[in-house]
Amino acid sequence: MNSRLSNATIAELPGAIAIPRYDRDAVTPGIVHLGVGAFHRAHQAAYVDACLADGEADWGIVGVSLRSPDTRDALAPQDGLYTLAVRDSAGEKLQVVGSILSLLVAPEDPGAVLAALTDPRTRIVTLTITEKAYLRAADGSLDGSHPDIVHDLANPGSPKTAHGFLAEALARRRAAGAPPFTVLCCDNLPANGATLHRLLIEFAMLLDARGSAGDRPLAGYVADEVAFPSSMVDRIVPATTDADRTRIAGELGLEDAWPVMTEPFRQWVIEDRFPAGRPAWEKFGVTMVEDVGPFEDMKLRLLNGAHSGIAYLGLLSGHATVDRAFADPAIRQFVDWLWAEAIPTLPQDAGLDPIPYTAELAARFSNTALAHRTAQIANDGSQKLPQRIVASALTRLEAGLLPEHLSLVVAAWIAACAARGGSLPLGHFTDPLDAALTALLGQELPANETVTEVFELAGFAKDHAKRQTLIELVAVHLVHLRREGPVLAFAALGIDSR
Ligand code: CS2
Repeated sequence: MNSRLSNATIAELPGAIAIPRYDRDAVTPGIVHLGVGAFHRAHQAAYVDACLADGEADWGIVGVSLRSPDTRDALAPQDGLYTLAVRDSAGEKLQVVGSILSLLVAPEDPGAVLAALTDPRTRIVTLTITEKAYLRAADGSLDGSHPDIVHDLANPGSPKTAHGFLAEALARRRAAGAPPFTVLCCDNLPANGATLHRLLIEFAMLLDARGSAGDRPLAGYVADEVAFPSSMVDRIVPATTDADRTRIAGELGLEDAWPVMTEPFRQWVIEDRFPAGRPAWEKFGVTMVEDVGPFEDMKLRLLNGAHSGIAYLGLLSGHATVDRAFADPAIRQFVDWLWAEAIPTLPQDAGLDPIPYTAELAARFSNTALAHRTAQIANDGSQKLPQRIVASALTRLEAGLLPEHLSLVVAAWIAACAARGGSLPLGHFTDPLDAALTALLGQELPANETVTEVFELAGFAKDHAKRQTLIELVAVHLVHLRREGPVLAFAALGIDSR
């Protein structure tokens, strides 16, 4: 059995593997990252690694898991080191990343997380906690009745949620006379910084209402003094498999308990509002802008929207990975038409050209070396579809245009949820609404009623004038999917998949 990747063994690695070319012992923490999963390690941590190698030694990362100890258990014995494997048809390039200095598990020691957040050296808090962890109610506001929010309001000193940690840390920094950190949301939410800012203000208002803040409301402080730049992050990161672990160990000659797989492409566009300073990310390909909105819309609606379509229609057509689904001529045709529907909903004056963008997406989706599982993308559809699909569908309806392909993605999500335990394995993918969804779908109501109930549960198109029209379009697709699967739904769109 090989020994383990760590500071002590890194010098043994073969020369072809890139390693941190800086003194890790001299690096100090400047960023706390909430949600230290594979995506963060393929994206933000790699950009920060480049800054550290460029001499910016005060931007090391403290990685926090809000739930599971798995990442810490894998990486702590490795001094935070891990391998990033960049894969495409040309092969695999390996790089060991050194920017994560330490790892914390919030449920084990919330006090340690608060200590990291209140450390005056911490000037930025980044987040990749996934859409559902923002705990939004169906109308988009903070779900004040969520048990974890209720817990955090009652126990501000030992929070569970990102909101609880951020609010308590900001309150303590203010009380200590220390400046606030900048909060940089890196999740696939629309206007992600502004959205988190609004949710945190709502959380702080609930705290203030409990009287804990005296006459200096925290909500006003969060609203006026804390910066929440929005950002668009992009890199495809399939879940690591045991085969990946074995292959990477063979390449390294050392065990790495959790290497991260990714593609060559990466993009990060950030609004440049960092009152407490930031690394010189722009030196390493990050685009610093005033308004990230157009980039975000393009990515959410074209990349992520297509991803969800490929995932649900791929699952219903028996494809386990994105590249295989995308190589299916019917799905490929469908995605082209989906893009043609979504593109006119994007801001037209932003100077971004969706045509080369979608061409590049097609090449990325065809990367056979990634084996990106459709089931991975299928998770959490209720949280993802509003910004990826429903928003563009409603924009089209407002303009008097039909969203026939967009609405098929919503129907395919419902059909794929219903197929679990039948043609798809039970628990093949999950959703925070699973309990309610499973009960509803088990009733096998007529398509129109099913779609209406699902829209109600998930809050899709809430209070929107075109809601009913969209429900009817989705329902027609669901009838086809129920009767004969994607073949009939495609045929109704003029796509021959027989
Ligand atoms: C995917 C994203 O799992 C999903 O929902 O659509 O994780 C996607 O791979 C990333 O946003 C790419 O940047």
